[in-house]
Amino acid sequence: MNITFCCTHTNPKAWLQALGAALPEHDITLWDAEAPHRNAAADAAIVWAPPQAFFDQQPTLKVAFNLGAGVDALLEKRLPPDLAVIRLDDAGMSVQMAEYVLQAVVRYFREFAAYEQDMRAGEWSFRRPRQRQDFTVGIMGCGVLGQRVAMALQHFEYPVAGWSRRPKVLSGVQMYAGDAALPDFFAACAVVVCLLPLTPETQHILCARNLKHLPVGSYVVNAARGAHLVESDLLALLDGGHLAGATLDVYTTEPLPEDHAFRRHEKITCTPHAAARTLRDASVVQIVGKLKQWASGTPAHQLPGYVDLARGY
Ligand code: NDP
Ligand code: OXD
Repeated sequence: MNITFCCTHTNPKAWLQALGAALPEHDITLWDAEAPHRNAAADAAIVWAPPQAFFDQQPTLKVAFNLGAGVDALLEKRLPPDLAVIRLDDAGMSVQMAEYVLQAVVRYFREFAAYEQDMRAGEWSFRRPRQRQDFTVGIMGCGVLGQRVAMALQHFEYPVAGWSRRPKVLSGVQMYAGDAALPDFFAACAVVVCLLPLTPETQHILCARNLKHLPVGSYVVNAARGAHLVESDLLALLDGGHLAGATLDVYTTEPLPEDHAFRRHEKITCTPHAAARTLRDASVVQIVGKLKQWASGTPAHQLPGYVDLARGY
């Protein structure tokens, strides 16, 4: 089997070494953008945000393993007609996402930023403890990451709400489903956490019209994709006092421009798309396992992480 590797913003050397060691019976080559004639027709590909030229030169490609959980960068491309897309399914990301969300929620709930500020100002002050039962954390997108985050929040006894496309039951989570339920879901949240895939339905879902349903003084965490958020709406709601703070890992433009208003806003905490890093060892083990299953006859749509391209995730 010919396997090609085309991952932007990724140093290929260590990946190719690890993949080659795990799949010695297969040819794995780095896709060469400069010399298309050197790229053999591949059966399978390992990709992250490949250029359109990659797919144009691989019209018979059968399966693409996405080196990440989100497939939005693939969905905006013209893909070979029979291509199956398989995404990373956790591979060590969900526990990192749980850490990321939990640290943001705990900082807000316990008002640690205010304490730190008071200390820097030479003060020794106390705030009245907030009531945990009034601090519901709402998770938009209760899939692989969202469910792991819910579990971590429940461990610290936060009330948890969840919003998904289809109705579902998650133990101890107040679930909401579908667009019609979004206002009630937002109204119940002290913190809303976006862990949705980016699709035409979810683009700009964090806009003023929706965010205004959050109670005054609530917080937003976006660790999914920058295009979920209307950045100017967030700034207006923070500056107008409706929202108390935001923790952002993803942006409309990445890297976040040096002069972007988010970088120095006192109510915004920014990280550089680092909430849940793709871990090489865990990812190689997962992709190799699925490649072997596929090569031995398991249909792609039966592999965990199979992407329904029509649905967009
Ligand atoms: P999953 O596919 O496992 O979960 C997606 C969830 O979103 C499902 O619960 C699904 O609902 C819900 N959903 C999808 N569309 C809608 C909609 N229109 N309305 C309501 N709910 C919807 O994805 P993951 O949990 O693995 O990953 C989520 C996203 O996180 C990725 O797509 C990626 O963009 C982002 N990500 C960010 C990282 C970072 O470091 N910042 C790292 C990794 C991922 P249902 O259950 O009904 O199908
Ligand atoms: C992913 C990401 O989708 O890193 O895996 O954002």
